Order: sequence, then structure tokens, then C-alpha cells
Amino acid sequence: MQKQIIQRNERVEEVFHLFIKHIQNFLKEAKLNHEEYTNFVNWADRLGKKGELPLYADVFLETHVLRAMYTDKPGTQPSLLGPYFIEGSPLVESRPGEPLVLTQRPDEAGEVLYFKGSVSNTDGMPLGNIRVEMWQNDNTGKYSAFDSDAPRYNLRGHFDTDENGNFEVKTIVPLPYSIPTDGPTGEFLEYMDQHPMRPAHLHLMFEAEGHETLITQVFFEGDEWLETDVADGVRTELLTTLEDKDDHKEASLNFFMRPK
Ligand code: MBD
Ligand code: FE
Repeated sequence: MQKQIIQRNERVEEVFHLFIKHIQNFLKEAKLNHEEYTNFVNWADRLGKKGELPLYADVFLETHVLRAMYTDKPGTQPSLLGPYFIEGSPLVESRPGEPLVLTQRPDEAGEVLYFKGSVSNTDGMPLGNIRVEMWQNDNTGKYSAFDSDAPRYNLRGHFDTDENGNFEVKTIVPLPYSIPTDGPTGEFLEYMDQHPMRPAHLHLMFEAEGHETLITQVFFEGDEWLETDVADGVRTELLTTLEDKDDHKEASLNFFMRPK
């Protein structure tokens, strides 16, 4: 028990030492004058006070953590958790012969999407009855509990795969997402000459005993922001096709989890 605590502290020490070393090297290389330094500190202060630090970090840093951890590993590539996951989503009830329904508003605007998935491990063994968590934005491009006035858990839910590792969810087609541009993150983007858009995406998280939790996203072929996603979250294995079925769309993807 105690050993674990000591190891954790050593790791934090190591990370903090590296962090300050690289910040100090950054200041040396950038040759900031005192006024620029003050402006930089004030910008970082605004970022924190506006509550945009998690947003900034998930947009500009998280992808580098994932690339360092997972590139060239077998299994479905993870993508960003992002700043809009919240705990406590409702269990989506399954009714025999019917898809699970992710929306809480009966008249949810948007194109109906039936999304099908199958989950197996990297040896091809189906993972039945495992927990799937899903969240996404709505037809105004907003996430419930953050920038929309929809019910807190709208377009959020969890459910289990069936005994064969499959699931089908009825939801709406997500929209491309503009990260907020009216705060310090927007200021940063403007100076970087970078647009604020993310391609439309579904967020998914899979939890199965004996396997690494898979946090990922699904993207759609043809989306105009795929190549220039501001958060660099797109991975080719996470692309699927939106199939046109007259009054709704269909899409599917197979997911592969890594045994621990
Ligand atoms: C998002 O919707 C998102 O998924 C990420 C990673 C960053 C900002 C907004
Ligand atoms: Fe998102």
C-alpha cells in the first residue's frame, strides 16, 4: 500500500521536473521580453478563469498523449475523451427487437441515425454483455450539460452489448463542432490562423473485464473537416460511411479491445 503511494509521488516529481525544464527552455528559445511574458501569464490566467483549460488541453495536447501511447499497437485506435464527457449517464433500456434509443427528447431535431457496432477483442473473441457509453452533440452542434439548454443527459447514455458483442443505437447524425471562439482558446486559434472546427463525431467508451478501456470516436467519410480537425482526433480506422436509407441514415463500425 505505502509502496504504491511512494511510487506515485516519484512519478509526479519526475513529470513536474520535466515540465518546468521544458517551460524554461521554451522561455529561453522564445526570448520573451517582460511585457510579452506578462501578456502570456495574463492569457493563461484568463484561460483558467474562463474554465477553458480542459478544452485547451484536450484540443492541443491530448492527441499527443494518445499517439505516444497507442500508435502501432493492435486493436481499435483510441481517440480523444475530450472536455464534454460527464459521469452518470442513464442506462438505455433495451426492448426486444427494437434498437436502443439515445435521445431523451421525443422530438429531437436532426437526421435519424441507426448506428451499429460489434465489439470483440484483438484475438477476434466477441465481447458480449460489456458496457458501452455513448455521447454526442445535437442538431444545433451543441453538447448537453455544456453549451446547450437540452436536458443534462440528452444524447448521452450507456448500455450493454448483446451476447454476441453487437449493439444497435437509434440516435441522430452528429454535426461538425466548433469549439468556443469567444474566449482565450479562440484568441489562441486566431493568432495561430487555425479554424475552430472538429468533424462530426460520435464519442464511445467500452469497458470490459480483463481488457483496456477503449475511449474512442467515430467519424464519417466525406466530412469537410476530417483533414484539418482542430483537435487532431481523426484516425483512419475510425472512419465509417453514412448510408442513405430514404428517411434515415445507417452507419456501422467494428471495435477491437486489447486484453490487459
Ligand atoms: C470536442 O467535441 C471534442 O470531442 C474534443 C476532443 C475537443 C473539443 C470538442
Ligand atoms: Fe466531441
